[in-house]
Amino acid sequence: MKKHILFLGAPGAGKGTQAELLSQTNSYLHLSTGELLRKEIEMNTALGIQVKDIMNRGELVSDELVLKIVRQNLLKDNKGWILDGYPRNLSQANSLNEVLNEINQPLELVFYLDIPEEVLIKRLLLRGRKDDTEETIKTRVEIYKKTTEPLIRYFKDLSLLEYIDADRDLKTISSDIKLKMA
Ligand code: B4P
Repeated sequence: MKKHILFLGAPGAGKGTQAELLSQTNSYLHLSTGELLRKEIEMNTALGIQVKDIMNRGELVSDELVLKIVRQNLLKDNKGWILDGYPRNLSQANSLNEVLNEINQPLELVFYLDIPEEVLIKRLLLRGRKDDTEETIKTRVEIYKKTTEPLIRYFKDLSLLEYIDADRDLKTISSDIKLKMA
């Protein structure tokens, strides 16, 4: 069973939803950079104040800040981990590789959740989080296409990528993911 997993996909593809289900089933650490940053905002920490406007505009928080959070969490005792929403660009992918070499926990599997753009826009507008407005979604999708999408090729070349059709109901997707975990 794979223990070091990553979820890749457009905003609203369902990374958070599926990563949460899988981490509960396997008692793995679920590391969502989006969720960790939102907690900082909620608690009004110095970091939260720094990232609030950036996130509300749908832009990416600096690589340095996100790396710090990811590193801290990966050092925690765990039975396995699932990274959700990290890395989001090539620089973050390289930093992650360095950290994973350092802690001797190589990445074993990358789930790429594939979804048509019109479906994700509908899902996000329906969810209605603070950064789920039409304008912000447009920015997030543009940034995704430009900076995150190249990671599909990057992980494919490393033979780590598993393709998941994310335009299906939750249960069907999670069964598919479980099958591919073995
Ligand atoms: P994230 O928190 O990562 O959010 P996301 O990409 O929008 O969502 P996700 O794909 O997880 O979708 P979800 O399961 O929630 O990022 C938010 C922001 O944080 C970024 O814009 C950025 O500013 C910052 N950030 C995060 N990581 C960063 C990094 N590494 N570097 C820099 N900045 C970073 O699903 C969406 C909706 O669809 C939900 O309502 C869900 O219920 C629904 N849904 C899910 N699966 C479904 C299905 N199969 N059918 C129907 N609905 C479904």
